[in-house]
Amino acid sequence: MTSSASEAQRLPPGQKLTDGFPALHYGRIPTFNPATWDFRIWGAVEAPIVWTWDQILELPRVKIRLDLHCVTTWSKLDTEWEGISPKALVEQGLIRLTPGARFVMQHADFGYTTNLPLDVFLGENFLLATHFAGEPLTPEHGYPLRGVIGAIPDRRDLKDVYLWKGAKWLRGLEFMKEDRLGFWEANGYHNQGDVWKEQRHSG
Ligand SMILES: Nc1nc2c(c(=O)[nH]1)N[C@H]1C(S)=C(S)[C@@H](COP(=O)(O)O)O[C@H]1N2
Ligand SMILES: [Mo]
Repeated sequence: MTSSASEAQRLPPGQKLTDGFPALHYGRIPTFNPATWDFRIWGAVEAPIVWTWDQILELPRVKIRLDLHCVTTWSKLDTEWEGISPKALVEQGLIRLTPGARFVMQHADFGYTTNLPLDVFLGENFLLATHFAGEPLTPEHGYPLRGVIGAIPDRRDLKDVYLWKGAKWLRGLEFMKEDRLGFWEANGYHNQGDVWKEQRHSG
C-alpha cells in the first residue's frame, strides 16, 4: 500500500515520530482464559449478544494499516492490524443496532472504558484487533482483543482520534442513545480527541 501523503503531512500538530511501540495503560495487565472469557454487546441493540472466544474467531476478518497517534505526543506510522471490523459486523447483520444508537462505550477488563460517536466507531480506521504486525497481540498491547483507532493516510473523510480511544483487553461494547464519558474522558482528556485539532484535554 502506498500513500501520496508525506510523513510530515501525516504527523498531526505537536506529535513526534517513534520507531518503538510504547505500552501505556492504567493498572494491571489481565490474564486471558479462553474457557471463561466472553465478549458482551448490549444497550441500543435489538438483542444482547454474548460471544465466546471461539465465536469471536469465526467472525469475518480484515487487515488494515494505521498511523497511530498517542496523546502523550508519540506517533507511529504504518502499523499493521488484523481483526474484526465493527462496520462489517453491522453491515452483515451480526450486530443489529436499534435506530436510536448514536454512541458506543468500549468496556475492558478492570473497568477501563472509552466512548466514541457511532460514526467514528463504524469507520474503516477502527478495528477490534487480535493481531499486530502479523502476530497475536502481546499481553501489554491488549491480548487477546483490543479496540484500535488511527489514521489511514489520504482518508481525511474519516475521523482520526488519539489512541486512548481504543480499549485494550476489550470485553464488551455498549451501544448508547446518549453520550457518556469514558475513563480518561472523565479525567481531563477531551471527549472528541481529534488529532488534527489537537483536542488533547478538555476545558
Ligand atoms: N484497557 C485499557 N485500554 C487502554 C488503556 C488502559 O489504561 N486500559 N490506555 C489507553 C491509552 S491512554 C493509550 S495511549 C493506549 C496505548 O496503547 P498501547 O499500549 O498499545 O500503545 O491504550 C489505551 N487503551
Ligand atoms: Mo494514553
